[in-house]
Amino acid sequence: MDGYVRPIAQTDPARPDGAQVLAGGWCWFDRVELLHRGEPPSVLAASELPSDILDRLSRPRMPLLGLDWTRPAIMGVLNATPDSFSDGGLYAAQADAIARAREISDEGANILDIGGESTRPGADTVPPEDEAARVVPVISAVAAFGPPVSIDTRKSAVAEAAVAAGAALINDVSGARYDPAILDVAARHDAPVCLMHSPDDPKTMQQDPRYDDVLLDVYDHLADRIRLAEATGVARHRILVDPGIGFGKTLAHNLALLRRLTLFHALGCPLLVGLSRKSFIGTLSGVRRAVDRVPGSLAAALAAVASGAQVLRVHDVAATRQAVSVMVPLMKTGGDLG
Ligand code: HH2
Repeated sequence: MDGYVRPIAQTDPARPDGAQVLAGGWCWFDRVELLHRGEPPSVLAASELPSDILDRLSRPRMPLLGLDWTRPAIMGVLNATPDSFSDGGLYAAQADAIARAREISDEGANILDIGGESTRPGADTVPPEDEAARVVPVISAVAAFGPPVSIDTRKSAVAEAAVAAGAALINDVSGARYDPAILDVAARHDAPVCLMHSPDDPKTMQQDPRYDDVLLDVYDHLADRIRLAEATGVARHRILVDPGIGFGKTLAHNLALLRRLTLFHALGCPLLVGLSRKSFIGTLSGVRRAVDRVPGSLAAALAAVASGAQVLRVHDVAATRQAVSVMVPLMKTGGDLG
């Protein structure tokens, strides 16, 4: 089929006969938006889609990390860095990082994302030995008591050390462009990988980012990265995708991606989004300090849930857990959600 197919996600209890469940989750759709570069979008009945496309949109995603994707999962952020944009320096000491990991686990995170290098705009690259030294002891400690650990890194050497210490997921904000050998690490250890869109190095990514069509460019980019990962030996059902909100994107770019987020379900992989405390929330709400952006972060997180996003990467786990636990029963359609 020509063009890009975006399911129009719904959560209303009045679900028409023949409606499809979106990715085996909590949304349904009976219409899709057809998108073509340089042309106005059109709307089509889902029943008119070829069966392979319909199957890719509706098929339940394979369970990973003990998660079956029938409700939104929360990935709690733990930055063992001196300079992250919203919590830099708070958990740079090992004991503080481990205590924070315990706190996030108790608050109900389904995954703990541990990073040792800030990727905020303008950040400098950290040598792999230093990055590994920041995260490995924390991962070893957390793997013993916490939920599955994700290593937030762009470097194959750090991913290798993190997996050896017990990390179960590799989260690469460069989508394996910075160090493609990271895919060999994932393939060799059979570790699932999250491929995020980022156009350039963090150092320069916010300097006048441009796209022909941000939504379709990011989609094509992720489709390419999935092909490379598969060619390296990472099975498609072990890949998560992420449009990379705030990475090389203006406010207009971020909004275009979030308003049509459901397009990314057409890649056939669980969808992860990182919105928490990001600068677009500050711009929209006029809130300058990242730590004060929790209400805006929750609004954005719930909008992503209504688009069927399977994983929310957040700093404020307890608040997000509470918001999601109210949202899920409100979206429940006909007893098919746990
Ligand atoms: N955002 C950040 C870092 N890692 N990973 C994924 N998959 N998606 C994201 O949106 C994402 C990410 C940036 O946030 P944070 O870790 O809090 O800050 P910093 O990069 O400054 O450490």
